[in-house]
Formats: sequence, C-alpha cells, structure tokens
Amino acid sequence: MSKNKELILSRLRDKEGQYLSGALLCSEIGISRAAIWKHVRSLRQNGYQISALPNQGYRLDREPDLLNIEKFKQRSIYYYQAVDSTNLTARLLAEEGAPNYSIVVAEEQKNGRGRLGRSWFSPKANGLWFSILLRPRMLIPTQAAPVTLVAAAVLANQINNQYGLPMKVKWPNDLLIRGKKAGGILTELKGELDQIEYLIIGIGLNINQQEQDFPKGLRKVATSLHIESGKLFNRTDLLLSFRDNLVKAFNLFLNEGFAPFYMPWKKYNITLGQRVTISWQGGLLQGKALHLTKEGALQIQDNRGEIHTINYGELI
Ligand code: BT5
Repeated sequence: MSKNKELILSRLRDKEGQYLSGALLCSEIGISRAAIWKHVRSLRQNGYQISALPNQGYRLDREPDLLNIEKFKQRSIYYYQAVDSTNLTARLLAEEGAPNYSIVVAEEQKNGRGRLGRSWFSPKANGLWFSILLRPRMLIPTQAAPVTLVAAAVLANQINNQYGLPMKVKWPNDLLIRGKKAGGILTELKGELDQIEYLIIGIGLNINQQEQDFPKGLRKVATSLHIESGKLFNRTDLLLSFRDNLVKAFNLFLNEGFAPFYMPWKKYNITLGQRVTISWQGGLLQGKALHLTKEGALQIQDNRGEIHTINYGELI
C-alpha cells in the first residue's frame, strides 16, 4: 500500500467512526482533494467501506473482512486472494485431478464471468465468488442443464428460511431480491456427447456491499444481502453452510435427477405465468412461460398457441 494511502487510512482509523474533513486530510498529508479521492476509491476497491459526505468528509465504516481459511482445511476448499475467475481456476484444478466437490473461492475476481461473455463484478472481500467441481459418474450433457436450477433453488431456500430475505429465482440462473439481482450462477462442463467428465458450478452472491460499492451502471439492477437486510454477514459461515447444502443437493440430484427440486424451484420462481422473450438456439421467441418440465426445461407458448420446450436459453 502506498505511503499516502496508509496515512489516509491511519487518520481515518484515529477518528473511530467520525467524519474526517477532506480539507484537513489534504493539508495534513500535503496532496490534492482529487488525489485523496483517488486513494479513497482504491481503498474501497480493496474492501474498506468508507462513507463520503459533502461538507463532512470521509468516515471509515468497516475494514475488509477476509474469509477465515482456518475453517476451510480438510474440506477441499481452495482459497485465493485474487483470481481471474474461480470457474477458470476450478477448471485448471479439475485437469490436475482435484476431487469431486472441491471448491474454489476467491476474495476477488479480476475477470469474473457471467453467461455469454458478460462480466461479473466481483470486488474484494464483500461478496462470495466460488465454484464447485462436480464429477458425476453417469450423466450425459443433456441431463446436466437442471443443475443450475438445483443450485438456484437451494440458495433461495436457504436465504429465505435462514435469513428471512425474499430471494426469488428467475429461470435459469438469476437470484433476485425485490426485483434486483443479488446473485447469479454460471455452469460450465467438460465432456463428450455420451459422458460428462466434470461440471463446474460457479456462484456469485453479493453479500456485504453497500449501494455505493457497485459501479453506477449496476446500482439500479444489483443488490446485496446487506442492502436488503441492513445486516452484515459472516461470509465464512455463509460459504460453509452453502457448501454443505449444495453438496447434499448435488448428491440427491445425481441419484434422483431434478424431481426432488421441482417443487422448491417452483416455490421460489418468478418466471412461470409471465410473458417472456427468450433468446435460444432457435432465435428469439415471445410468449407465455407456461410450465417447467420435470427435467427442468421451460415450456413457452408462443403467440400462435404453439408450445416450445427450451433446455438452454436466456430471458431478456
Ligand atoms: C450470471 O451471468 O449471472 C452468472 C454470474 C456468475 C458469477 C460467478 S462468481 C464465481 C464464478 N466465477 C466466475 O467467473 N463466474 C461465476 P449473467 O446472467 O450473464 O449476468 C451477467 C450480468 O449481471 C452482467 O451483464 C451485469 O448486468 C450483471 N452483473 C454483473 N455483476 C453483477 C453483480 N455483482 N451483481 C449483480 N449483477 C451483476
């Protein structure tokens, strides 16, 4: 950390939760207001929560709360400060023989990925960015699509029941709270037509971010558990309980398919019954989302009454 940034941090710490005037900081450290602002922004990017108010200055609300790696030992959890994408790291580890249900988690992703080449904003120490490696013994790629719905149903169920937050799922991979995106899932696989070698289920959940921690373009569409509840969450405990529930669920899915998750998914979904536009292999389709099949595919009735069954697609 640069000397000036350390000075700013130490002055903010001295104020113990009170505002410190920007002008005072400038004169004490001997740098411009713009330079102070640049350092504050970079501290925020490193997980420090700092409020800024006109005429009052800056206040240190919280230092970064890093994951507690002591609790990850013996659980095949691979921990990193920063990676490009946990899905990518999981793939490299899978190629080196990492065992079934290994988890890759990082405080920060430099190049977090969404679907279809989109990016996933993954700043340091306030969300959970992790991937689970699954090595199914007998599963063909067409049977794998619902694994994303399984993960979505499990996470929504836990967040509703344990934390009282109304998380909903939007087919196939969005996790929303009160209409804003709190998380997303990116499932990737390696395999042949008749056999999957491994699946990587990448999960991104916004946990302790404040509104100002999101880039402007995301503020209207994104939210976090903290924004929705006013509480701060222990990310280590959350990760461990998500992991336990997901591993249990994936085991059940590999043995019994999607059927046990059908009702939970329906309970939390906001897609069925809606008019939707979907982009899929067949192009763009408009209609009503009628039904989810027992295999996790979405059935859409188009404007002429014809029904289409869609395994992979993207609601726009
Ligand atoms: C997703 O894609 O929702 C899948 C996100 C998966 C992220 C995890 S993190 C761990 C693992 N490693 C990775 O590299 N990825 C996975 P999609 O449906 O394509 O949504 C992407 C869109 O969501 C972007 O285009 C933005 O509009 C929005 N977005 C990006 N970052 C966000 C965030 N942190 N919170 C809410 N919305 C976000």
